[in-house]
Amino acid sequence: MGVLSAAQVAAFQRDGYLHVPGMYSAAEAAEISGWTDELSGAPEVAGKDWKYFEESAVDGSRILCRIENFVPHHAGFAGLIQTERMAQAVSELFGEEAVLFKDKINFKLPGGDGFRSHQDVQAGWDTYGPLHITAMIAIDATTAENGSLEMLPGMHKQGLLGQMWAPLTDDDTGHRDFVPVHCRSGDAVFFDSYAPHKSGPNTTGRARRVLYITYNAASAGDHRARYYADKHKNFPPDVERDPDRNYAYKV
Ligand SMILES: O=C(O)CCC(=O)C(=O)O
Repeated sequence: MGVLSAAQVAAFQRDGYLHVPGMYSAAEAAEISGWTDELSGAPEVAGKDWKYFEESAVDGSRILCRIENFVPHHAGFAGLIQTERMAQAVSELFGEEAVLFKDKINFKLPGGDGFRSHQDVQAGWDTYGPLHITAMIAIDATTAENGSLEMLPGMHKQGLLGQMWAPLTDDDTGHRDFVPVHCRSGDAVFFDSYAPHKSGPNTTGRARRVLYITYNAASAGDHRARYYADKHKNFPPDVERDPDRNYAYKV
């Protein structure tokens, strides 16, 4: 028995993404939320989880937008990602064993910004294998007001649509309308690294936290250590930055 049905795998192949309502129970989602609070509440120190900040659209204050690379330091997330049904579902989508590539939580706190239209491959992921699949788990419910993911079904089949390291334009995406994927807490959305997506800002008074776990197929190799070493050179966590350098791109 698979985690996903044949119809779900076929829908993923057709659309480039798959929404799985209730992938995690309310109790499991509450546990993930507690682990997320542990990460966000921990002090910002060099050499630990990578914390990134943005400027709030509400009052200009410095607010947490993302934590990355926490799996090595957190037993709960390590278990969730490597040993439980998530890795198995992604393996079913790849058609072979999946290997962890990257882990992050986007916080989108009140006043947090949205994400312009892009394909994840545009952030140079093709250096680390031909295809990646990300499992998004909604820690909090996502809505039009707090910035749900929005997808373009089927366009993952068209390869790279725009330029590397630059948002997609309307011409790149054929002026098509994005489809919002609103989630309850515990829902999962799987999408591949060529699936165009975007999201709006959080205009509510509550956080919209989502977990992104990205894998590649085992046959493509294990690139996680090299990816994070390269990323550390080009886009280190805020606490480890050179104040005289400009770090422009945020994906
Ligand atoms: O969390 C979101 O709203 C979208 C995030 C996203 O597209 C990204 O991090 O590449």
